[in-house]
Amino acid sequence: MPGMFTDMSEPSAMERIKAASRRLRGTLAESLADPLTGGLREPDAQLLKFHGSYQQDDRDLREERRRQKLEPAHAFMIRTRTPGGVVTPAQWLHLDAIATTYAERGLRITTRQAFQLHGVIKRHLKTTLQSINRALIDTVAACGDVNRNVTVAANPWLSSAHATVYAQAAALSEHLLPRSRAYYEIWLDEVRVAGSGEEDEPLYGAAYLPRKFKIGFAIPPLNDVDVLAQDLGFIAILENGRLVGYNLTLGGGMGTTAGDPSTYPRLAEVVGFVAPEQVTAAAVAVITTQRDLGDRSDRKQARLKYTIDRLGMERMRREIEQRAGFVLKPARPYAFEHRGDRFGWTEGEDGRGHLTLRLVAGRIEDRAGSPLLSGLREIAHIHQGEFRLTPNQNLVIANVAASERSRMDALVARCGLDGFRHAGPLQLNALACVALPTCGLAMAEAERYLPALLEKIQTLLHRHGLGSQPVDLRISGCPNGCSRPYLSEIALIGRAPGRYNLMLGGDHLGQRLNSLYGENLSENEILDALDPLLARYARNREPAERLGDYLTRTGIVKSLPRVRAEVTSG
Ligand code: SRM
Ligand code: SF4
Repeated sequence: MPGMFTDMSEPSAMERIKAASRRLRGTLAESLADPLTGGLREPDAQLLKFHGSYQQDDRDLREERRRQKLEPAHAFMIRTRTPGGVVTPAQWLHLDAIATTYAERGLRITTRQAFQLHGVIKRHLKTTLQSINRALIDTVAACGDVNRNVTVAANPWLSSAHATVYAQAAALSEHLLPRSRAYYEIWLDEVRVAGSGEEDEPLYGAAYLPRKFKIGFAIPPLNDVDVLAQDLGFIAILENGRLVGYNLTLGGGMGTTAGDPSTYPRLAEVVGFVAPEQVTAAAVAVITTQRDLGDRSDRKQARLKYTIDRLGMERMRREIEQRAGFVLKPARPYAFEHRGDRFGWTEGEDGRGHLTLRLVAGRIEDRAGSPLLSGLREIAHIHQGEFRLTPNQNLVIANVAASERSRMDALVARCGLDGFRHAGPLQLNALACVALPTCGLAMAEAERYLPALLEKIQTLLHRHGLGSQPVDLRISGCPNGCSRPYLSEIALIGRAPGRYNLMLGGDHLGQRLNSLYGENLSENEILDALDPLLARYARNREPAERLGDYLTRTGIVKSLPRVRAEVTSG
């Protein structure tokens, strides 16, 4: 069977769980039915990820519950599979109702164009998943050791080729789904048929992939998907506005483990060109190569980036070409010019408008003076086009008729979604991962800290006359890098409560990794470190030179090899 253990080393515990799971079923149904605990049995908690959900517990309450000898306050995070982040107004309203009924903290837009719901209790998990499916959205393979949500350049205004690329990405997402019926049986009560639990998984095999796998489609000049952070990337090549194919990129990834120098963020490399009709075969060839040659004994070494560095890119290319049945052609020229979202109205070739709104850290909830969730509900009630989630955690109200624009503007202003009109570029482009209180891996705050942090950095920028200067800042609550911080000009990586590693010198296009500038710093230490750097930058930069480029050119932070980054030390 493909994908079973191919090397001689002992498979990891997760490999054994997957292989014994009867195609991702395990004892999930029994675990769910157990009324004595709010959690799942450990192997089932692992298998649940393949169904698009994580078992978590409220970290704000963890200590208190431990003191009271109570089990953790278990609750579940649910993530949708929404390739390219496209949903209809009806789907939006449905998700809003589900979030309001069963979840906490509203809806959350992720850095991969999906929705997350947090705080769903075990008793409501099945009903919630059923309800999501009724909206014709599913959560299959949104997490787990499979291909995840496929990201696609979000702004439909950019080119008429956008629809073609989006359709290709959505079809690829569908093609790469697991064949197991486990999801439908466990959550949607599909009747088991003979052979249930033994379905053929021609792509993944019985043990699925060694680790998560991510695909992104970029459409130059925009690199909003951070294509070089993806395991497998497709950079659309357009000629006279028509899609002629894609440059293929391999081996990107952000995650590192604190204190483990064998882990590192890595930029993907452009390895060749494929025609549109070769995309599926190329993706299958890359995925099956990783399935068969990836490390199944050490999960910290199991991502494609490590497989490539272990085997060498030439060997990878040979494997991929052999499996795909064609040779990769030489890569074509392309250039990225920006990766941030273009806020406000943009106009398509057909005259229809697209309104991009800023959502700080992707969170959509009702707060005093800022009723975002109910405001977007009102918008969804009248909107005739679609919504598009961006990989920068923002939202596009897409395909609005010219006659509807002023009504939309008024609604947006009424619910406080017009903040983008007054905010500076630092505020508009910053990203933060979820972190506390839900993320089990968080070492420090990120999403909840972002607004306060931005205010302080903005004050610093003003002090040096840089108030309107674009500067990219990203913060992650731990070194796993869910906000793709290693590709930012300034990044904070959580190490302990209130303590961060300060990374500097990435570029603003997602093409250069940053490097470690200061370790384990408090907020004051971070501001003290940035203050003199911003002063020098303000005085000495070249015209239009970006902060990350200045810091690298002047050697203030060292320029890293193009592909592999220095490890953030533990
Ligand atoms: Fe992530 C694990 C949230 C995008 C790298 N990520 C997690 C978990 C599930 C924590 C866990 O394993 O227990 C987080 C759930 C937090 C919560 O409470 O919701 C989590 N990751 C997120 C999201 C929601 C961040 C956000 O603020 O938007 C993003 C969801 C994306 C989606 O819709 O599918 C998210 N994660 C990313 C990205 C960015 C990307 O893919 O473009 C990365 C870096 C790229 C990469 O994969 O290398 C990323 N997440 C990780 C890693 C490190 C993987 C590695 O190779 O080491 C982990 C930890 C792990 O897998 O062991 C992780
Ligand atoms: Fe959690 Fe770390 Fe990802 Fe932030 S970067 S969501 S803290 S795993």
